[in-house]
Amino acid sequence: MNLTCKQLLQNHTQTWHEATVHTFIEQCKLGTIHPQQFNTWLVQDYLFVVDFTRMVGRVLAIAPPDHFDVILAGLAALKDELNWFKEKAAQRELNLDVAKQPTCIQYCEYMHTLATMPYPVQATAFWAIELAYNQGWQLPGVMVEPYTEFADRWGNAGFTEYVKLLEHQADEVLQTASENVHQQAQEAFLRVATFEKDFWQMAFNAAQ
Ligand code: HMH
Repeated sequence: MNLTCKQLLQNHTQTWHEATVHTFIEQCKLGTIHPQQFNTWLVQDYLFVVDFTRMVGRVLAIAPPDHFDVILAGLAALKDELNWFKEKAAQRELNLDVAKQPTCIQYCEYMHTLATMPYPVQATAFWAIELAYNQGWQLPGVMVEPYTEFADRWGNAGFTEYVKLLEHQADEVLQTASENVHQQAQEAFLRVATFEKDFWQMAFNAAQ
């Protein structure tokens, strides 16, 4: 039996819904999110993206050469994204040199453990992590200022296209993978979904 990214989404609609639809993002759209909540998300997501960039570097290291194009484009986008995070933090006078919160620590530690897993599992997790933000920031529709640019960063058409390419690459290697690897890929998908939900909640909890 084959496994595809589409099947993962179809078999776990509730879990994926919770990963991508959260009061935090809905309140960004409406402009009712508290600065304390948004700034907590911004700083913790910067710290997350630093570790995510390292994860993508490790994925590149074991990817087949015909997957390099998409992964290198992802890394180039992450270079830009890290600089953008620093800019946004500076505008808000936020210190990025702070400790990770427990949820962020756990998610980053999980990304480290992915390195021990077969490439199809890593490709599936990579796709799921990017899709979570693509859909999370895109589904609510147009957001009020100053959140428009945040929604656009992960919701724009180019990012959607990139996530589609990640899906194709994951599907391609899942096709020839064993049942055992399919199980691990499903497990990775579910772990990512749960961490994404927890990450929104972590930021939302920063209400004053
Ligand atoms: C928590 N998940 C989280 N942060 C991100 N920046 C992404 C995914 C993907 O870009």
